[in-house]
Amino acid sequence: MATNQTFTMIKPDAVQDNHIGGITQMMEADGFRIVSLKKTRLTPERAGEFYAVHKERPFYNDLVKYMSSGPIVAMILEKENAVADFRKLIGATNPANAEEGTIRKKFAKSMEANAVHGSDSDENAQIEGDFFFDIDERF
Ligand code: IDP
Repeated sequence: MATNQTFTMIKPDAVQDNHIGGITQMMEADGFRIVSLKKTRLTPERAGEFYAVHKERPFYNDLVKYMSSGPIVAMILEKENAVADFRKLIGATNPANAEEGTIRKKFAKSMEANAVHGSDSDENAQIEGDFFFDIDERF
């Protein structure tokens, strides 16, 4: 069943470079409402758990190190058709392929340090939102 929510993180590079405002502004300008928001830092264990689906990939260890290297901003966002529309707004994983007007085109530095995460399915949006937020942190 399609839901109207998705999950996102502003990744360590974009937080470090002071882009929290610029990125959330693009989200709100595109019609997303911030349901939940938290600045936090992942331990290597938590980052590994979040990206467990990529455990066998060659970039996994570096990804875990990078995602636990500094604070991130986790958010649940709401809009009709949230998952698909948000994937469109963030752009391709590799910023070299990201289209003009996307968050990654504007803020990503590399394939790894690509500024934002966006859930790839309604099911994962639910799982990833639950990973960071309790029921009393959703508004
Ligand atoms: P997505 O974030 O666009 O959904 P995924 O394939 O799910 O992309 O990969 C998760 C994250 O892992 C990416 O956002 C990026 O930070 C990192 N990543 C993916 N592929 C590579 C790679 O080939 N080299 C380095 N990092 C990668």
